[in-house]
Amino acid sequence: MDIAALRAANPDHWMRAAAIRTLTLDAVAAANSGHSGMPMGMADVATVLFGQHLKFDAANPEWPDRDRFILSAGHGSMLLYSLLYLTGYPEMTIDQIKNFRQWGAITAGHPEYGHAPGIETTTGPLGQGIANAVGFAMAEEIQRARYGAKVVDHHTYVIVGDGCLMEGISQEAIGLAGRHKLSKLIVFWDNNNITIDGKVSLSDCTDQPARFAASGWHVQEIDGHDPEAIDAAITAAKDSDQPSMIACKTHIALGHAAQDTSKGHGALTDSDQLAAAKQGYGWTTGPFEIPDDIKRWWEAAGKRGATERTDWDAHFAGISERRQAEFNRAYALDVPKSLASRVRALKKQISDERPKVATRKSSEMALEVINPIMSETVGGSADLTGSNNTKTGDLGVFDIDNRKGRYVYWGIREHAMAAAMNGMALHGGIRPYSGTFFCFTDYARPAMRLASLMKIPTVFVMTHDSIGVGEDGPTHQPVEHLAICRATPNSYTFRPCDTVETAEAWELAFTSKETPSVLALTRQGLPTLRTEHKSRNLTAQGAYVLADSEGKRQAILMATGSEVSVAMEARDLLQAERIGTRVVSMPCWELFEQQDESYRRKVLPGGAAVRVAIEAGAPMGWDRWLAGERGKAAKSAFVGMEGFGASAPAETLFEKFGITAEAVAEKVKSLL
Ligand SMILES: Cc1ncc(C[n+]2csc(CCOP(=O)(O)OP(=O)(O)O)c2C)c(N)n1
Ligand SMILES: [Mg+2]
Repeated sequence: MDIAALRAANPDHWMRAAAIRTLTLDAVAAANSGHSGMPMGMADVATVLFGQHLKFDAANPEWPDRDRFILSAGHGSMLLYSLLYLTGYPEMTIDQIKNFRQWGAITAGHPEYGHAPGIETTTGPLGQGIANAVGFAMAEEIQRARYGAKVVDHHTYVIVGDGCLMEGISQEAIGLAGRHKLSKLIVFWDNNNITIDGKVSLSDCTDQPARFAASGWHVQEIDGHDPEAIDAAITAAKDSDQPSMIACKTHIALGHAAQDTSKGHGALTDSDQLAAAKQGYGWTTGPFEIPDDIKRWWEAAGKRGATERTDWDAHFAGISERRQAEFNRAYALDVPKSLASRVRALKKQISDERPKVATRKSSEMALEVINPIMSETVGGSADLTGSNNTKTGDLGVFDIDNRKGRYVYWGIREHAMAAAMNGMALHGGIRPYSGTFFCFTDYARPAMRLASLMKIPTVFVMTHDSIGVGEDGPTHQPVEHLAICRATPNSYTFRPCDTVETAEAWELAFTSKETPSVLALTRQGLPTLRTEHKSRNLTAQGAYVLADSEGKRQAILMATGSEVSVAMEARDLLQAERIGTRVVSMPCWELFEQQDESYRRKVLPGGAAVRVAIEAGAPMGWDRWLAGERGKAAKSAFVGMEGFGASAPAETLFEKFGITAEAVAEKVKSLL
């Protein structure tokens, strides 16, 4: 690559882009870790995008109608941090750049949502960003249809690398975007032909432009170092009525000795090579120093959208107060005042009528009550609508000619569904929930984990939550999944035992602002156990005494979901033999853990009573509750799954795996 020729062709542009390259080199060298090559390769694209196209106002980074920029190739975090610093985002100071990757700095190794405005999502796990972006673009379409283009009209720009496009999730995302003609989604592919192990050809020969085109995308191929070509491509992409992919032929670590090699992917720290690269750029200022004229140009770019933003404010102030309030409420993740009373009324009705239904059906009953009053909810399923029971009557289907539709047919794409739901939540104004089988949590898990890390309240509706699945067999019967969900920090794993608990779980999931929720729901019918109406949300305490012992307490049965009714039957058997038995329903361990110790001890008191936990899942995690508050072991046992399930009718499976009232009663007696 002839750097001198590039410089000479566009001297002003060159130096602006060189600011990104040198900040990256300096920050990575100071940290002695990081990824230099990607920001150096994509600096030209980023300069044209932020300098000429991106609609943003650095002083007001939360402006709802800003364009979103997503760095799916999150290892190139210095590209984003450089852009935020150069354009004048107040929180991204030069000290933050100097402290790249250090304790307490907002400039983490990979961009982390919540660390600083301008970081729209957490990326680093490759492929997540492009799937998030599909959700951002869908959220924009839904919001624009609802509020009009004067309130919502923005683009979602994404940079992906070779790695993002190799990850399977990218195909799921590309397919969705093409099908839904998400024309405001524009993806730049950093086509540098390099990954960590070497050339892309080591492991891939995909014709990427053809692949995107085959999924319904508008595709262009350009020289990623030619600012005029980049500008023209972005303009054409904006004009297209399809999502756009711009393949940008680039050189990783441009102008450095490691250019075009996999060595250029990582941390370039050799001081001589660094000095030589800067000299080649014509860069003469010291480390972290940006010449005034260049910094001024960048700051002007950061203010380019200020007028448009004030115009937007003025327009927004002119729409009806009701619409403003609705828009702002959804963005603030506040629930309507009527939510609590609606849920209460449903609970009362259920406690009176006592239906026997599967909790997936209970979930639908709750959503039928909630969706009409929460216009921000958007539901969906990964091709299991009739099984997940996520579609309620009033939603409408999101489609090209019905952007107001609030139900998404995600297709068989659990991973992108979860990541796009995260994107919707991050975009703002939308509360996404969608379903698949609990067993396929595995297919969605990387995105579920990021929801927890990002502190966003995405809701994952996971039905068919145990061997209760029956004949479909062990491939479809989750066993270890509750343990995995519960092991994830900052997530609520709800496993409600009946319709009342399910309604309570939904209320909690939709009031949560910073914690995602998993609702593990049954395929099989369950009796109503909460037959006495309590207006208070008992699930909010995580666990509570559902039925207390009569006479001296000799046993405590702990259970969740479908096994709470097993525990109740076992209690009947034991009480008939005058063995005082308490049943504790534990729909959400995480919330129970958050209660103070005195409440926990009230529910699960120490002493001589034996403890038996019943759950049709793996035992992992139950030790915490079997042992007692201060680790003092009561006599205890676990009744549940020790291995995989099998293909047979559900009743037979519970029988064969020993998860029955009789087995529980016997277990208690053997411990006494
Ligand atoms: C899911 C996932 N797998 C592996 C990695 C580790 N990783 C980080 S960057 C990278 C190579 C990516 O290649 P490319 O996207 O072409 O980036 P470039 O080398 O061009 O900067 C890998 C394997 C990761 N971050 N995420
Ligand atoms: Mg690459």
